Amino acid sequence: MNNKQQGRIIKSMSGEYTIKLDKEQIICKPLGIFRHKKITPKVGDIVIIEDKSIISINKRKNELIRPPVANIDKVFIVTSLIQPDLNLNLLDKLICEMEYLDVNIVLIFSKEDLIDKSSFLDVTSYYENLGYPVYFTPHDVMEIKNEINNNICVVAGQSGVGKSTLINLFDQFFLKTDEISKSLGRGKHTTRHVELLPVGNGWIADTPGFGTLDLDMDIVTLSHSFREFFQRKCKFHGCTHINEPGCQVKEDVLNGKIRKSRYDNYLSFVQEIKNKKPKY
Ligand SMILES: Nc1nc2c(ncn2[C@@H]2O[C@H](COP(=O)(O)OP(=O)(O)OP(=O)(O)O)[C@@H](O)[C@H]2O)c(=O)[nH]1
Ligand SMILES: [Mg+2]
Ligand SMILES: [Zn+2]
Repeated sequence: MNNKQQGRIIKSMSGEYTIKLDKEQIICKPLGIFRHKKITPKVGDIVIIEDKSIISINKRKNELIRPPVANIDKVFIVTSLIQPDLNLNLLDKLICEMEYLDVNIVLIFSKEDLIDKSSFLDVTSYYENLGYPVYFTPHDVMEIKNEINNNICVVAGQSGVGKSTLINLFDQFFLKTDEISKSLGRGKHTTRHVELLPVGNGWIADTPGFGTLDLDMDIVTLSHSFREFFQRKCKFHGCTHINEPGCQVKEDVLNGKIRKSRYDNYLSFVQEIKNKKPKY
């Protein structure tokens, strides 16, 4: 076979890439030139191959560093109501990162079978009112599966929230899941490599959970990734909603139109970003 073909990388393992072509899958290695240029192909990349070599990578519409996945259409952010406890700080952080990457966001609140979800409805409906589709597991598995459509999707969220468990419910993928550590109330990392798994006409990648996440953006960009802040008209153009007079966001936090946890998380992210910036 000597002709060029275009396909998508659906799996990477030890420097070898599985490419999905129209009718077949083929394992390829990248040309040495990529290593010299320090370019690493990623799962999700559209590539041109020739003679079992990746010879070019199409421009990415977006990419995640960790896990390394490119061209993501949709992310399922999984947050557990319990075990581990609801972590709105990490949820808001993940939302910011995904808004920044311009990925469609779907929110999944897991383990509703372990706790009465009625006490969480004020939180979950707040996010729904921001325009994010909200689902609960295990109840809404079929609806979540339908959200995949023909998209390239990833699941993201803290370790132990049930990401692999959810994907296993879509189909028999036999992804490894783990008992969460009861003493710590958080999970162990059980998901290691990255692969796009076929679900209907789309694809989904499981990802390893994490406890922390670095926000790599400036403060104005951060403020824009809070949808309800972006919609407000503050007195100053480019208001960062911290100390500026005539700030509509601060006023709406005080009168309860904006959820206080959202604003508090925003302030904590602002602080993280400021702490990271080198001082000259
Ligand atoms: N009761 C209940 N248990 C769940 C649910 N989802 C997951 N679990 C359990 O939670 C534990 C962790 O689930 P995993 O699917 O391994 O979690 P994960 O998010 O993939 O974790 P990492 O791979 O470490 O990031 C397992 O014991 C699952 O059986 C759920 O909806 N209800
Ligand atoms: Mg997992
Ligand atoms: Zn403001």
